[in-house]
Amino acid sequence: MERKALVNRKTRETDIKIELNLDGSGKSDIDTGIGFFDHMLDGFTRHGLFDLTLKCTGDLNVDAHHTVEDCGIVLGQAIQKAVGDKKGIKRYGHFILPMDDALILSAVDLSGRPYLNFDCDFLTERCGSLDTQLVNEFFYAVSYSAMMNIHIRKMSGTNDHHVIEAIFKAFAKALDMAVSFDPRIIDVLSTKGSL
Ligand SMILES: [Mn+2]
Repeated sequence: MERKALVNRKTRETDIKIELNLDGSGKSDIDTGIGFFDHMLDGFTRHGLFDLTLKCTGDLNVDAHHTVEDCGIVLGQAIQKAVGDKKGIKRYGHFILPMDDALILSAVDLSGRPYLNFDCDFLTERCGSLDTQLVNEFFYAVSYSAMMNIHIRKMSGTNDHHVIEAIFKAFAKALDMAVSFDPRIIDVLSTKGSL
């Protein structure tokens, strides 16, 4: 059973194509027009050991907001589609990821219910051409379009490049755990019988 998804989404603000393989090897081909955001999605792919192709043409003449938010929506849709009926997977995942000064906790639940608790502060307004405010927007979009619960907490960190990179990698590691199989789980890990 392949856990792959292909999603296209076109609006007046963005045109996005995503191919995601949850059982990849960390290969990425990413172009959003925002160098720092590409670097983050590359880290997400590599450390989650997914394969991800993401092409986005967005209205960067306005600002980065629509591009980042819409990439979150489409990545969330791809996660939701690729994970399928969630039979046999661990469902929960967590990781505490250090990167130099930064220490980030991420815990996720593929619960079928969207929720985001994003508790991270930044010291600068942007990294490259990515507004630091948009990191929250991205994960909010992922949480509701993947119908998943995401907690991300900054435990320490002063360099925003490290902090944001650690956020994307911690989320990737937590998601990798949540989508991984446990042979003891025969059906769906829920007392309700579905997720
Ligand atoms: Mn970096």
